[in-house]
Amino acid sequence: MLNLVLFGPPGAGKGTQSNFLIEKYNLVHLSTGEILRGEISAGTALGLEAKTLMDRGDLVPDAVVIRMISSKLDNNPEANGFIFDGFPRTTAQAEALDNLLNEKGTSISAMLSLTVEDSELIKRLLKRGKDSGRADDQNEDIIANRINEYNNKTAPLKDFYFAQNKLSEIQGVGSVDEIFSRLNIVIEAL
Ligand code: B4P
Repeated sequence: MLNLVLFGPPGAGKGTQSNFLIEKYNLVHLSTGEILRGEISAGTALGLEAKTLMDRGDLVPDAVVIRMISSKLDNNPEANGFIFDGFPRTTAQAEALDNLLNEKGTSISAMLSLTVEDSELIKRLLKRGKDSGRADDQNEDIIANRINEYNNKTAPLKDFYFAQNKLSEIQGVGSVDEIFSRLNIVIEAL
């Protein structure tokens, strides 16, 4: 199986690149951000809990997202592999993911980490906020909080995957096609 963690700060291009990668490699796309927004639109209890946190730019509790990913893995027993987009975001999530995949006799193939400087992230997210109306993309303080959450809780996961010899860093600035080519070079070398 090809199991990829697509990694990077908010606005790095994870969701954008996932859409191309799932098509090319026939993978199942698991975006915790998308799943959570689906719960919010459906008005579920989980969605209501998540909305307050997401609107502030805080992370949703580990137990909630781990449960979501576990059930999505169970629901896709025939998958060729998965793209984990926006998950894991904490060490507890990364450890849980290793255990869940291990139970299924598989593991993460690589972490592809997109590198983009903060000023570019803020520009991209504010633009998406105007186009999409997403509450967490509308305000610079909320975006700064998301970047802060990333730096404090999520960025350390690079060390976690580096220690497993699975980290590849990819320059995330350029055209969407250029970045897709850079990702393909790394994936094809796996
Ligand atoms: P996510 O939905 O994961 O949001 P994101 O990180 O902002 O999106 P992404 O990084 O995929 O966006 P993209 O770069 O593609 O999470 C939202 C919230 O959900 C979190 O803050 C948290 O509260 C919660 N959450 C999600 N997962 C969680 C977890 N595991 N644990 C706890 N909480 C969790 O796109 C950004 C913009 O850039 C787009 O408009 C795009 O068009 C543009 N763009 C992309 N590539 C570009 C390029 N090359 N050049 C110019 N613009 C580009």
